[in-house]
Amino acid sequence: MKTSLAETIGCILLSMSLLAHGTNKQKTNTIMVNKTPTEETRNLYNYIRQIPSKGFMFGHQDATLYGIGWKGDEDRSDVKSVCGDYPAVYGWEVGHIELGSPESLDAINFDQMRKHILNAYERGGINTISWHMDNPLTGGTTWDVSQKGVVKAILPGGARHELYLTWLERLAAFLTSLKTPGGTAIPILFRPFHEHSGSWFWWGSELCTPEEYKQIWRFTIDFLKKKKLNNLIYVYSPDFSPSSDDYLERYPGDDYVDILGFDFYHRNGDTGTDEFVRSTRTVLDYMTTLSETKDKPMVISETGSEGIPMANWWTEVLFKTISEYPIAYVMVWRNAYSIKNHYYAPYPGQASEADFIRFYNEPRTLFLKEIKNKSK
Ligand code: BMA
Repeated sequence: MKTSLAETIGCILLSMSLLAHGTNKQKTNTIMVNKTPTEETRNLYNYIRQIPSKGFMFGHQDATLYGIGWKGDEDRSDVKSVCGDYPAVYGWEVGHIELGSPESLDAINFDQMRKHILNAYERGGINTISWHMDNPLTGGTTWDVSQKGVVKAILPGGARHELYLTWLERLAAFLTSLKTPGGTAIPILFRPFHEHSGSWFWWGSELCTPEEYKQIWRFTIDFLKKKKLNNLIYVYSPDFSPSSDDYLERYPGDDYVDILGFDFYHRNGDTGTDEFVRSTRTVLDYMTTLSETKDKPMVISETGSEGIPMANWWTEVLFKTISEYPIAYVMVWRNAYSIKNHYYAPYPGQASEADFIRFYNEPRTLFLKEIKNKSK
């Protein structure tokens, strides 16, 4: 538990942040993409909008599914093993749901994933889902960028449109199945077609026009709305974009986005830290303005330093870079159980363990115990 001194400092910082960002008004009743969200979904969205007045939530991809040296242990999480608390935000990845496969591209059984999503919700956490879907034109992976025109091919009239519809049906069936035993739809922050300002996925900037990107985003969201998926909150998340014009080049419109996101990683190496700090601040500066003018919350939807080689990365790099900005959450990527050095959260014995506990003890970082059940 954090100290009352910490809470006092938190209150002071909160007032400073409210003054600095001019957000000391109640944020409720904003228009969402889905005009008929479930009560829990609207409550969650309103709750997320209030978060920056307290600090920012911490998230971890696949937090409870596996970690370093383990997979499938009940109620385990590397983050919890280090600081005694679960993350507030949980990322999940549904690539290969489109194929009707029982397992994701990361070899996670979808029934298992559904269980973890329910557990996270019942624990009081927040779920977000990304979709590294295969390439519907070539049959290759999500990273197959050998051919342009894949987005065009899945739009209405395109050669792979029918195939894309079957993929969307499968995705929608999975999302529809995310319910509590009592039948309540679990609110999900859905984050499709991410990092499109880069060109490493088939929907990347060099592989489709801005108009095609906007069209496929809108088509996908309209499809999910027609399926009465009233539990979805939509997150837009380009990778680094040098200016707000770049950030908005492929923005599908205020009616199609609930949360402004941003994915960006600290590339390790000599210049990595400076570049990470500078670039992250560049983006967060203009996102702060965008978030205010559009009245939509902002988040760092993915980040991390692979293998966390800097022992003080959490407090000296991440916290110092982002803590002054009104972000609702920051999420680090997965602790892969089967890829060497592919981890972004500490585990017991990892070099940054002690620093992560300091990060946890910062009043502005919010983990599960501090947000528990507030959104329900
Ligand atoms: C990437 C890596 C891959 C993984 C993909 C989807 O960044 O972690 O190993 O397959 O995300 O989770």
